Amino acid sequence: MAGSGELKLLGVWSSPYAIRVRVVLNLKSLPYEYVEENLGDKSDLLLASNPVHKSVPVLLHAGRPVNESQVIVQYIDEVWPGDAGGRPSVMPSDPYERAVARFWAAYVDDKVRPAWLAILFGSKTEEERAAAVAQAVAALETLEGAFGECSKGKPFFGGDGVGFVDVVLGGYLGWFTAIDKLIGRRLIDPARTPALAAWEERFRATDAAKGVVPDDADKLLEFRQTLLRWSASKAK
Ligand SMILES: N[C@@H](CCC(=O)N[C@@H](CS)C(=O)NCC(=O)O)C(=O)O
Repeated sequence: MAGSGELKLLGVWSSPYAIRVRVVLNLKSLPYEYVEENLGDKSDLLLASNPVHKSVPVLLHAGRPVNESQVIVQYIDEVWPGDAGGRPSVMPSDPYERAVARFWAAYVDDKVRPAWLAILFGSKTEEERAAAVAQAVAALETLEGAFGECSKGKPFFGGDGVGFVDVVLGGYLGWFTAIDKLIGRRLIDPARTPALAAWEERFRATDAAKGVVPDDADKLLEFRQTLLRWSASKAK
């Protein structure tokens, strides 16, 4: 079957994980149907396609579901690899560099995700939120070093073009803007992490990210209130 068959993506506009997949589909100029899910009332298709986690994103390729954003991104890159016609690769071609990219992508979800969740949804006091912000900042400082290692002086973690670590971290950028507004300072602070701050601008300016990475902090913060209401009503 390889690259034949229709693509349908179940996502949520603000989901860092769905955004990763949309950026890669755009990078590769792959046509797909986008279905916006309501996490307060999940569709039967979502529940049937991802019965284990019941989360977005889900990519349906010719009707077959692929789950988990990092897995989906790598699946897309394997089925539609880079080619001489200009379709870019997301994963590095060298096995060692591929391992390094996977390491840093895992680091993003191991360290940035819990801090992001704690800042926006988990912290009950200002102290708890400050501790979560400190965790996020520490992870971003480590990623500043990773950027040097992976980019080797080029514009992206992936080198000349957007690669795996770019899309994995780039998925969070919309929410980082919302967090900046919430805490009154920048998470990707140009004074502390200048390479990442410059990278953020470059990433957001790519055609693949434009219109997909949200930039409206107020809209995201409003959506955060909806998510908090849903989780409070589930907890009752
Ligand atoms: N590890 C998953 C995380 C996906 C995830 O957490 N998705 C959230 C939306 S951002 C979700 O669908 N949550 C389900 C829920 O809230 O019930 C991935 O990388 O795809």
